[in-house]
Amino acid sequence: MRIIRAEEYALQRDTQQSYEKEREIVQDILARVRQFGDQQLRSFTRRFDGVDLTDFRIPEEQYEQAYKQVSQEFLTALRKAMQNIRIFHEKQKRESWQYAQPDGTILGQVIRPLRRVGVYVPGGRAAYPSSVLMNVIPAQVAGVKEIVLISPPTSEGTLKDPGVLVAIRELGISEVYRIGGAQGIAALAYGTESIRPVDKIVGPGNLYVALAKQAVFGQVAIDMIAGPTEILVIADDSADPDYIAADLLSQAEHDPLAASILVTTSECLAKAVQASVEQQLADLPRKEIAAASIETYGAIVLVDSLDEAIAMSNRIAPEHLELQIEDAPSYVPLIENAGAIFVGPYSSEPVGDYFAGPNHVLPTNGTARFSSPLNVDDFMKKSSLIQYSKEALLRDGQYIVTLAEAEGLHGHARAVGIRMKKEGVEGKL
Ligand code: HSO
Ligand code: ZN
Repeated sequence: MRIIRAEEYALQRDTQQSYEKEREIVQDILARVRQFGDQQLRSFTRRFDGVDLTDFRIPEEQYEQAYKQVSQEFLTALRKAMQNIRIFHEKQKRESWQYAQPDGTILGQVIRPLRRVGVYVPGGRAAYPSSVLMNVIPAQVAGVKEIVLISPPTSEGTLKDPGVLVAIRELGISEVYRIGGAQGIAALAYGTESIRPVDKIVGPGNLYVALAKQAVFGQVAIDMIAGPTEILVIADDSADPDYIAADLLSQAEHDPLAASILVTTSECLAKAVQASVEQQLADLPRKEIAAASIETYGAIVLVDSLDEAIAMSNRIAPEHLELQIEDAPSYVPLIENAGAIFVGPYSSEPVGDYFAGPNHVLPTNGTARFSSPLNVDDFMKKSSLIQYSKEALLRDGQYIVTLAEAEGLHGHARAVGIRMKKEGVEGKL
């Protein structure tokens, strides 16, 4: 892992590729499923997943089988994590509100859950039970009545990871389809004979899934399009180099494109982390992925002060930020951009990935400058409430008429003026 000075650091990941060819393929898949429905879905599933399904629903035996395949320890841990995630997200729930003015006018916001949401669960390397929890629980807390889950089947027609099936059952989700890829996104967005369309699609997926989600945006809402994961650790002399190395590798093992960065004021710590990363890499089962990530996108950056470290972190806006510095909590107010802030030596990043309660679906690729972790609000929408009283309309009507006329919209002016006139207020109309 290279050690460099701040001036030399530039995270270069080509995330602005246009993917023209892939976009065309996706457009074709979307159009076909939209036109031919189930029959086309079945044929794409045969072609891409190697299985011919007459019924897309997951048969009950597959859940029973999955429970036999996972350990009791897994089930206990999953249930505890679910509980923590639920408690945390309950805190985010917002109620409708309104206020009355002395003239009797009532103004407010009606906050309601989305009616029907689709969650995509990938089938490949990132088929994580934890991500099922993170995507579903905020929707449940929001009060979404219909949560539909889709995931690509193996050639045996089941889901690859029994842990995912167990998580689905533990969450009480009953509408689950064995479909994936762009064809799955099309089914959720447009509906087919057997799958009714949803209002929003969330969840990670491969390039084709991401492009399909982008393409159906507008027809339905979508969550963010997540890029490769990132971790930035700010550390000083007081930090334990082995902890830092382990946390950097925890994200590096996700993806060769993951970026793990240490920013430190201590040259001594920098060298110790470098050595520890080498050493810990040696027996990591996913060392090839982790090593590729560390080699290409990993960096240990030396800075002169913690202020400089924080400025750099704020510029990068990392998905995960760890503060492994003395008196870490006192630096939190200085952090402007980060998906999640892990404070102090015991807040290792995987604590947030699995268990603490906050969501692990976080803004990547600098988007923490303007967006937030997946949360309950993502599954709710608001309607404005305007209940004007007669007294208020007769009083304020003149202003509305003036503004409407200034825009040349006499129909607007009349809609208000007509009421004023009937009530005997001499207006301009
Ligand atoms: N760190 C990943 C989420 C994850 N980690 C799932 C383990 N499983 C992106 O925040
Ligand atoms: Zn992770």
